[in-house]
Amino acid sequence: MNIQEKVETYLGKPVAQASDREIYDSLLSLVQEMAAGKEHKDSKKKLYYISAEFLIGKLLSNNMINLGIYQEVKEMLEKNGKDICEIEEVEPEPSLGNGGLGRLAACFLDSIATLGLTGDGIGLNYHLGLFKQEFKDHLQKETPNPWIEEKSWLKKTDTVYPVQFRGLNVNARMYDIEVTGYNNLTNKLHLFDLDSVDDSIVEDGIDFDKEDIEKNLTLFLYPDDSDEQGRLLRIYQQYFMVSSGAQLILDECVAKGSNLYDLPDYAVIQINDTHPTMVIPEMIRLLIERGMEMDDAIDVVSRTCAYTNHTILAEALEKWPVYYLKKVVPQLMPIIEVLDDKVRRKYEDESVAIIDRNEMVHMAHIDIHYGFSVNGVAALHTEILKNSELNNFYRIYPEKFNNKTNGITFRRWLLHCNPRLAALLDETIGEGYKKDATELEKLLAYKDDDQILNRLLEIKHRNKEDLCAYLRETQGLEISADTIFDIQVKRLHEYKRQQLNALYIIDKYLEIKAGKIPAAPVTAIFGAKAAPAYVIAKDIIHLILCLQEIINNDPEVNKYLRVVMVENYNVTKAGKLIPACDISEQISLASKEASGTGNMKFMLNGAVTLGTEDGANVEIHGEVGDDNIFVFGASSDEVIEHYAKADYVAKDFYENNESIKAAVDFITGDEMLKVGCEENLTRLKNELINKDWFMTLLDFDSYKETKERALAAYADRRKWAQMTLVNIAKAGFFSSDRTIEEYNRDIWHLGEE
Ligand code: 26W
Repeated sequence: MNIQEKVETYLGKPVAQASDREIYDSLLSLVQEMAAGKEHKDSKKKLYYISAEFLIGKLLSNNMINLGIYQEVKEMLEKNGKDICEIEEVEPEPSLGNGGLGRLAACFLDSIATLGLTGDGIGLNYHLGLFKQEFKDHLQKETPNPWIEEKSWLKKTDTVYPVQFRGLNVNARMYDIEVTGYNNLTNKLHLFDLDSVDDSIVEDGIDFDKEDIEKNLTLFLYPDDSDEQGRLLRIYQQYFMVSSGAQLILDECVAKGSNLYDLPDYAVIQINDTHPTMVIPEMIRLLIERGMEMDDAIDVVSRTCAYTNHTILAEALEKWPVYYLKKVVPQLMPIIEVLDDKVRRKYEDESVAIIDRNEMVHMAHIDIHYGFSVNGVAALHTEILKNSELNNFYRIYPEKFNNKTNGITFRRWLLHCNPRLAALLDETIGEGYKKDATELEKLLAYKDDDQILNRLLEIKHRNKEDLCAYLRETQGLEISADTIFDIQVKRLHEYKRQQLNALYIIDKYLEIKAGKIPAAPVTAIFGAKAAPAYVIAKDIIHLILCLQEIINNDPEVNKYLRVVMVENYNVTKAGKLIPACDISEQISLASKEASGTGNMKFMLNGAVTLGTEDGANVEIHGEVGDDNIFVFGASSDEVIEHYAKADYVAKDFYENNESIKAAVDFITGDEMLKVGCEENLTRLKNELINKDWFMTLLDFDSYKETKERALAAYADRRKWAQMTLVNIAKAGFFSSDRTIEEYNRDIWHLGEE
């Protein structure tokens, strides 16, 4: 049967006569059938990647690429007058993650399957994911984002585990999503859910009764944790995930012949940040329940669990009050007390205790003491963990610490999102790079080839035109592909400094108004969601939306500068924005961005980075060299010193730098107050002058100067194309296949038995 006949057996009618929805449904069935027919390797030892987030994005095209039928299906659809992009539109995007950490987990699953390793994901089946973002009156409004349809990638299973909370017993049901590898086996993503959860309790935006656990447990990802009920619900979610996950792991290992004392020969559990940390005491509890002595259980679990740290922001390192844990999962407290007691007996240092003097449980400390590996996610990040943030632990356990620089899957972030570039690569360097990303370096041979350089420029231009059309259709925005596309897309957070970019835009606006005309027109594009309770982050969105309104409607200015804030930035939109980018904004305050992975996606798609020496930017810089990146700002050492000495005073910069003062004052100036909300804008302005914890003003001058250089460099089209080429050629290191090989070589040791 050819592909059309196969699709038509599901459709029950000719493709040409079917609707997009019908075609989507039948392709979904076909892909599921093909994935089910693929090998599920079950080697003795298996990896369990446990994570509160899996930001998998839409799956249809990704799976078709991995199964090797994408091109055939696309052509077959074309022949029948259908467009694969329209079919893709039908699929809802599951938003089971905030950003980097969740998307990393999804890239890892792809690479694990591609490399033929045995490993499954374990997470939660949030019905409404993270919220959907809408803009109203230049403000972010949160609404639910339902994604589970009649026909979806989720397969309901009969696997059910009991989970006990104080005063409440529930059953966790497992749902599975097939994870296809590129030309290889498939693995599974197990998402646990509760049958009684009721989507109809959501009212007015994303509000719901936070105490009705049986109805709300898996409704949303990270329900608002600005109040106690929200925080308690997070503990319910976390325990629900780890208890069902731990039961699954033990069952699978026993079925394969483990006597539980040899558990580390059968399982390795990678704990993705601290959210799944309770898997450690829970696993110990379950082993004791199955007859093991406490000390043995602790030893077995400690040799099975490994921890990845994704942040240095102190406020993101989870600490739960003992009183919360007692309220929700009292059965874990005696175990956590023993874990703390053992640490206290061994080390006098209060800073490494698990339960501190304020009766707070430090989740990361459990991971570090009772896991066998601790890794950071970029070279600089790991160094900072070792030398400052976790130095007291590093001195106890130097052998546990290791670095695993993040990566991205090139299947989604090149083959799928940028088919034009992929075709050029196939033609010039062959297809080997699809399996061995370092082969991209072969492109360097074309660095002086005018024909290839022109084609790179042409591909970028066409991708930009596609983005213009998309933004016109979806948001009614008019932008031109003949401007420089300068893009910053990522979660909204002060440390990522979208506000620095916004201040630059204000400065530019004021210059144009004063008659200083820029050499080349620029379109500044943002995309970001702010956590619903993060007030200043929402104020920054408000600022950008007001700037969009003012600047785009000012005929004096909009010839040279436009601002775009993309609504509801998600994986799908990333796939459209990244291939169209000229300048990739990676401007976090040095030392604060653990790694970043967007920076890698942009590089791979031929954008040039404008960034601080932070996270993986440092390694990008190392790969491309000084000539193919624009680096600015204070170094991480300088920043760390400023914090240590507490000597950064934002107000001094505001008062002594005219451009800064003018830009900051503009936030509450007449033009802004005509379109914006005084309360929000004043709060943001005061924050910048009186606090500015992430040192925006410190780097303003250096940012401005460096950005001007980047914009000027764009004018030399040949040279710019060469920079683009070098970035693509040097991106191979950032393939998640490389990252996963390193995890396996140093931590998991799968397939070595
Ligand atoms: C308090 C709960 C909490 C805290 C932080 C929930 C979620 C988060 C973040 C969204 C975690 C996160 O996404 N971290 C990012 O992880 C990426 C993958 O390693 C890194 O590339 C980013 O630098 C890091 O910010």
